[in-house]
Amino acid sequence: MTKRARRRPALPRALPSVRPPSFGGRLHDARTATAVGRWLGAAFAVCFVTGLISHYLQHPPGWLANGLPGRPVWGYRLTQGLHVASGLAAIVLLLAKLWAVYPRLFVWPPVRSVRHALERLSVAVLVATAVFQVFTGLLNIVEWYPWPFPFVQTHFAVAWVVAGSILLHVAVKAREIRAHWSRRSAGTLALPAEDAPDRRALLLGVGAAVGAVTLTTVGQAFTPLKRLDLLAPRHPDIGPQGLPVNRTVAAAGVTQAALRDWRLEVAGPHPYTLTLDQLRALPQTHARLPISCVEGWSVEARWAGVPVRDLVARAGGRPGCGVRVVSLEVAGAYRVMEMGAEYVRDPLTLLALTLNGQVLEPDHGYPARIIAPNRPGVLQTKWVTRLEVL
Ligand SMILES: Nc1nc2c(c(=O)[nH]1)N[C@H]1C(S)=C(S)[C@@H](COP(=O)(O)O)O[C@H]1N2
Ligand SMILES: [Mo]
Repeated sequence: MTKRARRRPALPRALPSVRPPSFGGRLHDARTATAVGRWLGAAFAVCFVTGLISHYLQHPPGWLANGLPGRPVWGYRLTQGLHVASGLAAIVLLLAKLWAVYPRLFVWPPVRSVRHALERLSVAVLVATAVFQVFTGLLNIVEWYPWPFPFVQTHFAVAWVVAGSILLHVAVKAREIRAHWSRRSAGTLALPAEDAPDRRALLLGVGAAVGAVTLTTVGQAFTPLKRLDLLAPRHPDIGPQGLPVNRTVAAAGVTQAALRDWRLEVAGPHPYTLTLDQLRALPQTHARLPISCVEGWSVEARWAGVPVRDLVARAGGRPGCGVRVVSLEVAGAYRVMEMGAEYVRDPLTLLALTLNGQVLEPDHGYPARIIAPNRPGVLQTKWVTRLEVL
């Protein structure tokens, strides 16, 4: 036995009072919380704004539905890539922030006043909803939904609660935040000087972790870094015709027989039906456009097909009309899609027949699928069989 073990202090015979341990530990201070909080706030702000863009592109209010812009063609690719990247960065930052402040969970007495109780309640709401948001977002990008509520509506609603809670939190903590805003702020200068190097190392470590998460996932959307994409659920190159697939032809319940009997119906003032050969005989447009999935991956590809506006004009659709697009898919949230006038009018909005110079693979929507500029992937309907002029 070593000397040290023999000299272990005896346990106190009776505890003086029931008191949780004190966590006055180093670096769990306002400067660390402010420094990490600044970055976390920035990540949440980017996530919130890009999330709103995604939401309103998918569910525009009536007055906006016909005016959604098709330019820049890569707009949604950028905003949704940022949404997922900032959400992933927020996971690291949120963990660091919670580590910095968790001793405050054990303050004693737990409630000092009504004001203190309200402040703690607001922090509880902020923490719970922020954790909920990054957790549901993360599981959504791996398409795992182990909960009974609808993801999209819930993620959208809770985003507002997070945004409101952050504003409230910043307002309540404004004085502390100002006192610790930078390394040279008055409050920070009053902290023990010997902590500064360790705090710098901690913040550098957090920054490195954010960098590592970003670099190993952002290649799913940012093609120059695609070789570093080791952790994202999708790799931009992997899939038939070099493009990922979210919903396969089998998952969509589209049968061989249905594809064999395929016709394109166009409903409008002058309805008509086309076979695939007739569709191929129409003037084709070529376009380089990205598929940008809401889950964060995106890839640019070369598409060719018939502009939707030509098909609509032939059915007697008036300029300024919208279109409802119906898929052969038997059931599913994306079987029917509506497209506003701005997209219909756009010469780059295609009923695409080929992808990267080849006939579409069944998984990519053979024989015909929508590809439109600056649109969420969920609205790039595959296995299109019917267009209805609205
Ligand atoms: N009919 C139908 N079309 C669909 C879907 C679907 O579920 N059903 N999924 C969409 C989604 S979520 C994306 S990201 C794109 C992906 O297109 P790709 O599989 O050709 O890459 O297809 C879209 N088209
Ligand atoms: Mo998607």
